[in-house]
Amino acid sequence: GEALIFKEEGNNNSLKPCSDDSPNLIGPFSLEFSHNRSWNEVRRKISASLRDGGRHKPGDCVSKHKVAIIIPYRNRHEHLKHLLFYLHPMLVRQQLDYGIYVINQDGEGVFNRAKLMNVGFAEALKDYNYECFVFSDVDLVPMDDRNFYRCFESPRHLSVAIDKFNFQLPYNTIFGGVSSFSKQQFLTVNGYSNTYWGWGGEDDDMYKRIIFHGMSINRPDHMTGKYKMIKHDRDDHNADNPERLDKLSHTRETMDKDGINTLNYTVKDIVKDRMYTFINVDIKAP
Ligand code: BGN
Repeated sequence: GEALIFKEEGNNNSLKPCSDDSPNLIGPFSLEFSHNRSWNEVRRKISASLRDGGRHKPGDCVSKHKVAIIIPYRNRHEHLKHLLFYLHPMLVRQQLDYGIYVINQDGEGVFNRAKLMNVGFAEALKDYNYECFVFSDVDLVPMDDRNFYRCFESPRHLSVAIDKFNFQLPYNTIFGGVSSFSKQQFLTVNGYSNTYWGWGGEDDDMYKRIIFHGMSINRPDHMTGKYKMIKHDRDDHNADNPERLDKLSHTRETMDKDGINTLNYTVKDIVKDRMYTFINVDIKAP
């Protein structure tokens, strides 16, 4: 009613900063990816707390974290539904000032996850003064809300314990899945490479960029960093990139001339749904 609206839209100056650890966290929660879950159910359960474009900020304190969640995407409607069903309530509990951006690769060209993430960074900044960027695969759903979707002293790898990999890191330097960067951290490494077409290696390239720029990565522990991957077959037009091993041996020479500073793309349309901002983009696949 009236009072609630006043609280939500009220003058921020009268609100105190949110505490470092939100009082609303519940810790681990269970997940279920049933086919019976309808978009209507998802909308009904989570839309009320959101503003258009999948935005939210706490009503009773000023969030310390302005976070854009960037999801590279193509043809994964079912996965997006399950992810949003769990992710939105978790981000609300974490008291973030956030927005969710689904970056859709237009057309049927070879998929390029890394370039889509760069586009998400650039487009989210046009929308709001975000200070932090969380890049997330559409099929990775966190299982514990103490896994904070925010930024840290160095780039963070969040998806450390995925069920598909027996809740362990498949190798120590893996940086794929879900990660976070402050705006400055991302600019320091010149973002992701734009030139990894097809599956694999773009995350390893990013790991190298981070190390070569004198930073290291940090991670949550294996209890809070648990994820369930939504099962699926390999997508069309995303075969293993045969060039990835060779490209990875040249990251040091190429990283400062292939990334955010050379990004070019054409936005075809932007749709602000209640649960996300959908950006359809032509990334000029070869
Ligand atoms: C690795 C991929 C990563 C991927 C992980 C987990 C490569 C580079 C050549 C070794 N790296 O093998 O991109 O995130 O598996 O699936 O293919």
